[in-house]
Amino acid sequence: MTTDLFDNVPDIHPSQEAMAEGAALLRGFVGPLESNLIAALRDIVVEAPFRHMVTPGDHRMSVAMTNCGSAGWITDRSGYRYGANDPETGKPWPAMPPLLRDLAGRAADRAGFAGFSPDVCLINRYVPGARMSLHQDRDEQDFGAPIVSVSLGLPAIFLFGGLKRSDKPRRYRLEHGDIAVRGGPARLNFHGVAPLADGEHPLTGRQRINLTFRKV
Ligand code: MD6
Ligand code: FE
Repeated sequence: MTTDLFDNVPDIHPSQEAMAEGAALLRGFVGPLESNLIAALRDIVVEAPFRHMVTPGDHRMSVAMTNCGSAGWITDRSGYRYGANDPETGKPWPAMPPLLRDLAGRAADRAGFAGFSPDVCLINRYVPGARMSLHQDRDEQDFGAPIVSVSLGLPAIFLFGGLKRSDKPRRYRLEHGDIAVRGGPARLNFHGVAPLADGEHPLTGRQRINLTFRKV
């Protein structure tokens, strides 16, 4: 009897799921980089701590945010925008570690967007109960580039709608290590995150960290 050497090799390749034309879910794509990624984030938040920003409608966001890269996404009473400096410290946002930029580039590539080189990484921290209501990402100048979204820590229910606010969103459970890529015809789709369920994750504790990489 011949034995197939590969019969018992587990499938280490991440699985890919299409959410819409131009939108892919790469399950487990972060893989063994998880610890290096979290270590890099710890350094960033020392320089630019998480903070709860306020929307133009004077609503304090339940998600705490910071950024790294050549600019950062900010909201305050005067609106949403990208700025080169952290308004809390007046200093430039921390640089984007090559590890993060490369991971986002490889994920975009896998989803069919070759050559993606993000200049901004928006970092979001969700604690149990935190949520993000349905919205479009349209503060960037180049809608030709995708947005790459990395999930770490506690799982969340991602709400993925269509181009109209009234399109009923589908629900996807995003787990630690999953990457969602939204581009092409799905670049401006409405999306959000349902209130985070309580739990404990071995690497992040009682929180979910989401990284969104953008070409501003
Ligand atoms: C997520 N985040 O946390 C999805 N959009 O899985 C977003 O869609 C998002 O976190 C714009 C600004 C910040 C965000
Ligand atoms: Fe968004």
